[in-house]
Amino acid sequence: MAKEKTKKPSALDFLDIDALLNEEERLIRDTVRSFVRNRILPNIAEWFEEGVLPKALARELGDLGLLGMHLQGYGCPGTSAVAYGLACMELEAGDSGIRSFASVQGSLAMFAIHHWGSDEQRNTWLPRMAAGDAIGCFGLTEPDFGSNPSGMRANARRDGSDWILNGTKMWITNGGIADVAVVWAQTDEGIRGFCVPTNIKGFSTTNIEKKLSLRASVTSELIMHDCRLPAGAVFPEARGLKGPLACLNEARYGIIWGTMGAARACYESALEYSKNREQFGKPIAAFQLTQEKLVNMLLELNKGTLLALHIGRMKDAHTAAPEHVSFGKLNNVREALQIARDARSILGANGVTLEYPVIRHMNNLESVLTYEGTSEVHTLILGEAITGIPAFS
Ligand code: TGC
Ligand code: FAD
Repeated sequence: MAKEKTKKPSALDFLDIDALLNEEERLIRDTVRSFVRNRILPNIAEWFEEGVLPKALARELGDLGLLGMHLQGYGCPGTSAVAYGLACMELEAGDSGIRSFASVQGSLAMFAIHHWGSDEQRNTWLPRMAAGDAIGCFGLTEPDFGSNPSGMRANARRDGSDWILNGTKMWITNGGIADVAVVWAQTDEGIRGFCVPTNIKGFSTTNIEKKLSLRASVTSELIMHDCRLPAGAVFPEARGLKGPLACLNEARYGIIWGTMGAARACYESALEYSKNREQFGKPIAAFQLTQEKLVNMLLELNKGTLLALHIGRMKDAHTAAPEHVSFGKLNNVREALQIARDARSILGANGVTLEYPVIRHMNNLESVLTYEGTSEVHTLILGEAITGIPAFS
């Protein structure tokens, strides 16, 4: 009979998910984890409070190979999807704003150029973006078209061989610090994508202030007024909404992992706090109601991380459909937010201050629930997948 090799489960990796990773994956995870511990965690509460994201971080993330990490060539490391996911998890354990920066740069702007761009666009932008020398943003959402981008009003018309671009994009991450904006617009051939250098005449941005979520992230409005672009600015092949939606799959995938990083940070903070905080003569961890909260967090954190790993392995095997990504995004953001809310309650009054990471993560996750397809949109994508009936309109 085989000898049992059980060991006592650890509170921090209960299901020994670490054992499911290979050496390279662990190395990448540990490298990003130590960057977050040394560079992000000591500063993030202040950046969040002040509503800033230091631009210098772009090069630091580039030096670590975290920008366009899973893309091939053009100075990108070409890692596996799982390795990229692990990096997202560690970045978001620091702050969703940091993961968002890397997601928008690598999975939206760089992916769009890599997947849909011409050789000239790729050579012009990707090496600089991978290094963090150039910053990108991705303009899909408009003031009147969020969940339903098909109705967008931004438009581009031909003028000789040039294009003239007009319109407004709203809620654009990295918009105010971007060197290049990937902008989606209506044309007489349907929706097309454009690589827009942000220093051209007619292009301007306004940052969205007073956010109470993702404060360590730049979110902007893009205004394009008769921007003249050369013929080479348009993505040659992308036509219709599948152009931008193909890019969203990549960023949504990163969120599946990232949210488990934010959830882990909240769980660890609440666990530690509950063992040290005493009420009624004993640690609050000794109360059954607190233990139930902690155990519910433990269950969803481990299930969500396994789900991320499963979808990551499918992605590496090229078997992950967009609906699988919706499944992961819907579940993991929702559970991460619940974990954050439970953690916040365990911290009592201390849970509402920036002295602890929990309310920062909780507030950030409210944006993550909304962007990259709201929970309702992903519910309807899954509803259609299992019933065959679209219920969007
Ligand atoms: P629908 O008719 O379903 O599809 C139009 C065309 O697109 C194709 N398609 C996809 N292709 C690739 N990946 C996907 N996930 C795709 N989903 C659909 C589809 O096959 C079709 O192709 P074709 O060849 O027939 O033309 O389109 P619809 O207008 O009914 O819309 C469907 C819906 C509602 C699911 C879609 O509009 C949607 O996902 N809405 C949500 C919008 C959204 O997620 N916006 C995110 C903006 S970016 C952002 O938030 C960045 S946050 C910062 C950060 O990431 O950190
Ligand atoms: P709406 O679409 O107006 O939705 C409002 C509510 O109605 C939601 O609950 C929604 O689920 C619900 N709803 C809408 N349609 C339906 C339906 N058919 N059935 C049921 N319920 C429905 N966009 C970009 O393009 N690039 C970016 O970089 C970017 N970064 C962002 C950063 C932040 C911090 C935030 C908050 C948003 C960002 N966005 C970005 C925009 C984001 O993608 C949109 O906010 C999102 O797609 C939802 O659009 P909306 O806010 O207009 O909400």
